[in-house]
Amino acid sequence: MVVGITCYPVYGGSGVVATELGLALAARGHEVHFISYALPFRLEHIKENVFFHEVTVNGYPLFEYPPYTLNLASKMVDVALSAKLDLLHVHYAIPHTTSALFARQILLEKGINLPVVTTLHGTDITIVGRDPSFKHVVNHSINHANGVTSVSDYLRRETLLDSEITKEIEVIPNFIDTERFRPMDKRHFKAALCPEGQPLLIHVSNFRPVKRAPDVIRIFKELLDRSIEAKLLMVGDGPDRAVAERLARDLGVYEDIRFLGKQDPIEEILSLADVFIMPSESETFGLAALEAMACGVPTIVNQVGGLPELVTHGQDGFLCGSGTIGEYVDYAYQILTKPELAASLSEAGRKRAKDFELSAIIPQYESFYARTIEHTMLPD
Ligand code: GMT
Repeated sequence: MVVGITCYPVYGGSGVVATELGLALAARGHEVHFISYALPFRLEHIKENVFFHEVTVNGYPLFEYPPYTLNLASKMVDVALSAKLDLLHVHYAIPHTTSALFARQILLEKGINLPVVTTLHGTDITIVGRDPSFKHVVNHSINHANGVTSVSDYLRRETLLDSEITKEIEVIPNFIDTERFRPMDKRHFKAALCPEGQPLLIHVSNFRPVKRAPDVIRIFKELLDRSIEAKLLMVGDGPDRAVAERLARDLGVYEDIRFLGKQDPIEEILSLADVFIMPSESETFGLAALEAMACGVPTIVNQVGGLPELVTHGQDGFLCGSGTIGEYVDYAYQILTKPELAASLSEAGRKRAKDFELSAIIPQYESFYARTIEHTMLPD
């Protein structure tokens, strides 16, 4: 199959999933064309049968807001024609689906019926999709795509809460390569961060307010107050990084924290950690938690959104029902003071991650593509 993929190329879950999906499809013999305004951040090495098409946004004095959506649609048409795409798979509802539908319409006039598949990831429904200034466009785009998938059952249900959305949505969960994301021995690096063998907590996110990164600092501070001599790694970057750094200084714990910024390969950093913390206000799947579990890091996450579909409380991680700082502190304290609990969570977390093995999930996309293509070609 020749597949076009459009995603946000920046640090974030939907871009990671789209990029890893494209690379996995290419490894299985498909030809993959990424179409975006920049090289997706996990796509540093272009491989055989993987192509990147940059969307350039033309400025013009009249355009206070250059119309990226139109440049993208135009590029989608170009790529569909030159690469003979069989299908266009866009990640994140807007503006990608909207551009794809426009491209599909242009192509129809040229006698080409290009199926459009949309994958809903999260904030495209839970935040942006609910914004009245986008709602009609989001709903129309979802209803008119040829196929729609969501990354969790929670997100499917949330999307269908809007009675205007009538499209059938298939759940295809996020996936992981458990060969790449696995526990690794990084003792030398860990010794540099924790010279006295202190345990290490980790948080990985794009530091958007929805991730509640400052709460991680508060949790860490309370843990230190309970005489746990730990260190904390804050990985990623975004609007709340400065807020979290300031809070760490105000609470007097800055010296025990390393803010690493955006990092790749994340699997090597995760392997250093003893506890992973995700206090997000909303999380449709929680790919970062899955990555931590695959690396054998005991996870403590908020009991929201799709996270209960991933984590079973007390078995392969902890779900915080109350959402209070104290609850995270209690679970982290237990993990750090009971080695047998830490070992069993680590093992069970890794086992759970294997349920999302890439080799099991990618065929679900292939089958969805084949069904969508078949359905699109049927006469009305
Ligand atoms: O806001 C973000 O966290 C980024 C966002 C995205 O779409 O880039 O992530 C969402 O998609 C990820 C991949 O499917 C999911 O693992 C995340 O749970 C989801 N984020 C939220 O729902 C907040």
